[in-house]
Amino acid sequence: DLMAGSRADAARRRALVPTDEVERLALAQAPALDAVAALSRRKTVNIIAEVKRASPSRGRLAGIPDPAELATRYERGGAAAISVLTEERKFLGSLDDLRAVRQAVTVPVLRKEFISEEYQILEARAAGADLILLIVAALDQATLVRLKTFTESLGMTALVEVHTRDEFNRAVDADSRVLGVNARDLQTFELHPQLFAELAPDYPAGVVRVAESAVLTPEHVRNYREVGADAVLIGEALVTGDNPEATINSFM
Ligand code: IGP
Repeated sequence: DLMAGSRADAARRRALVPTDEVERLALAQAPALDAVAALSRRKTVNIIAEVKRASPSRGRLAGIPDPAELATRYERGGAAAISVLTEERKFLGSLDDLRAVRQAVTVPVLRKEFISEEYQILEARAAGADLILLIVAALDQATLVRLKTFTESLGMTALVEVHTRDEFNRAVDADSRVLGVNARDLQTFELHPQLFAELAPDYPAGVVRVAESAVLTPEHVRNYREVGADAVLIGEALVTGDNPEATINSFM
């Protein structure tokens, strides 16, 4: 599965760059940007625009010759943050993509990866990430809390992602600050476009409400906004269109 693949890839990199070396690089970075502020800045909606080359459900989405150029266009279009898929096996991403994007934009950058251990979080910080993804379905509660605490100890923010009400309750119990509802079940690829609307009223005050996946039209964004989304995470619609600036603009 994806989690095991990401873990094996991290183990391979760790054989080359040991933990203490990555930690040194992580601690030498400029401080992480405030993602909570960035994702709640606009009172209408804040867009997290994703650099995504491929996905397990769709295969190859788009040739992205230059992730930095794409991210620059996202920022110019008004994106509040940039998500970069770094998973190598199915999404064809890399930490190099993340580093390139970090150097190209001034908004917060998210490492989109199947994270199960601290080493991956240190790598994210060393590459300049401000946010990391934690997928509740893939982590037991103690690990979720431990990894979130570790993330915050580095000054970063965790985007805690859920697919069900049970997972949502676990994310709230873990004191998540940025909580994303993914409309796409990562196991079955089934879409649940109503799930965000069902859970939105139960977000604790002050928690950033993120709706993720399968947002293809301005109407989809408007629907999420009307039921309380602070931010919407969009990949495919942006990477497959020919004018990312204009697309983001039409979504805001
Ligand atoms: C973007 P879309 O349908 O706009 O391309 O979706 C994003 O939500 C999706 O890439 C995603 C994802 C994830 C990918 C959400 N959660 C976890 C990998 C891992």
